[in-house]
Amino acid sequence: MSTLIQKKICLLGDFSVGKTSLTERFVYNRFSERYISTIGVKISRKSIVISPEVTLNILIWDLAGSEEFTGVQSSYIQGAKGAIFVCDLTRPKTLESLEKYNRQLEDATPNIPIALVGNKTDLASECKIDRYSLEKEARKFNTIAITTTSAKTGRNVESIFEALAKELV
Ligand code: G3D
Ligand code: MG
Repeated sequence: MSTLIQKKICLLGDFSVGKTSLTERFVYNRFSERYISTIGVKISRKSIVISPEVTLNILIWDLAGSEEFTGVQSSYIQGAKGAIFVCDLTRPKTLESLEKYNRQLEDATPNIPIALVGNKTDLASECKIDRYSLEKEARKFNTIAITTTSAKTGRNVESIFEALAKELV
């Protein structure tokens, strides 16, 4: 008999780091050059076959545009079984911000697995965060995987979602 499991994960990170683009890339395999700021929360679903017996539906919660200013609502985090922390490799401040999201996560749902993502690797010449800084930051969280991605080219996007998904079953 096959089993279907459903789990919520949420993306956390400052405005414009690429949370929506990473979700779009993973779920629909597309990148939208035009940025449309949405209000509220978007929930996307993607099925991952873990084994012949187990399929995992991940419900990916993505935030609206103003999180940088208002902070994250606890209802956004509540019930999440995993989180993807996203920073923009061209903006070091977005890496520092992750501690703030981690505190909110720890208050709402402690000890869930976190995947740490440095996004926008395609902008190589503008990247200001190195691997060492990412790893140093990762040690402050319950990090299960660290990677650098490009939602634009698709580099490493699928593998990081899948690494987190495997932790959930
Ligand atoms: P957010 O959901 O975290 O707020 P978005 O971020 O996914 O809306 O992305 C913010 C901006 O960064 C968008 O550009 C988007 O196209 C761009 N972006 C996201 N990921 C990448 C990436 O991997 N590489 C590059 N080069 N750009 C990326 P605009 O200009 O529309 O604001
Ligand atoms: Mg967004």
